[in-house]
Amino acid sequence: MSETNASTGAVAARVAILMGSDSDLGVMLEAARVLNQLGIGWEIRALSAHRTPHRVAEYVQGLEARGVQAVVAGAGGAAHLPGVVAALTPLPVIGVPIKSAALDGLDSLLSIVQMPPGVPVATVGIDAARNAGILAAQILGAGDPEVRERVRRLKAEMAASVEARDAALPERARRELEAR
Ligand code: RP5
Repeated sequence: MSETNASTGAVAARVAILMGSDSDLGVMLEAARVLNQLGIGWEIRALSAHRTPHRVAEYVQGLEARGVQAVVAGAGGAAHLPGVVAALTPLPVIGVPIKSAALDGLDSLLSIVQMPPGVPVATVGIDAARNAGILAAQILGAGDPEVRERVRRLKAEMAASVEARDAALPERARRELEAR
């Protein structure tokens, strides 16, 4: 199902997964996991809008030429990375607010979501990197019927899982009541 680069045989990255620090990796891996499920190639970097701003600019400005079509960017606290990336590229940017120790991620959420007019970042929930991966796939799917079909299948699987749990719920409720 995965898309390989014809010249190298490697999976071509269509989504860039960025984070402000490698301490964000545990959360951001969920974006990579769902992109794997959907057979979409990705690349991953830890670059900081504050600590390595020039590297961020250099990296982001090279994305289009390599065929990357969407960016998932996670950051915590004064979470400026997604906004800075959006300032530097016409590619769609999806921001993942990382739960912070001091303010539980509300600082990250507000830093990412409150972008100035003209520079949007599509912001998902706190630590919701899986949703960011799915949204990146949906953006790619708008122009790629094969990816769209894979997203459709993912949604059908989710629906089947919810329906199975619904069907099992009456029996589960009876058992849990008896156990109390
Ligand atoms: C942000 O500061 C990062 O995105 C991370 O969520 C947070 C803490 O970074 P480290 O101190 O772990 O490098 O820039």
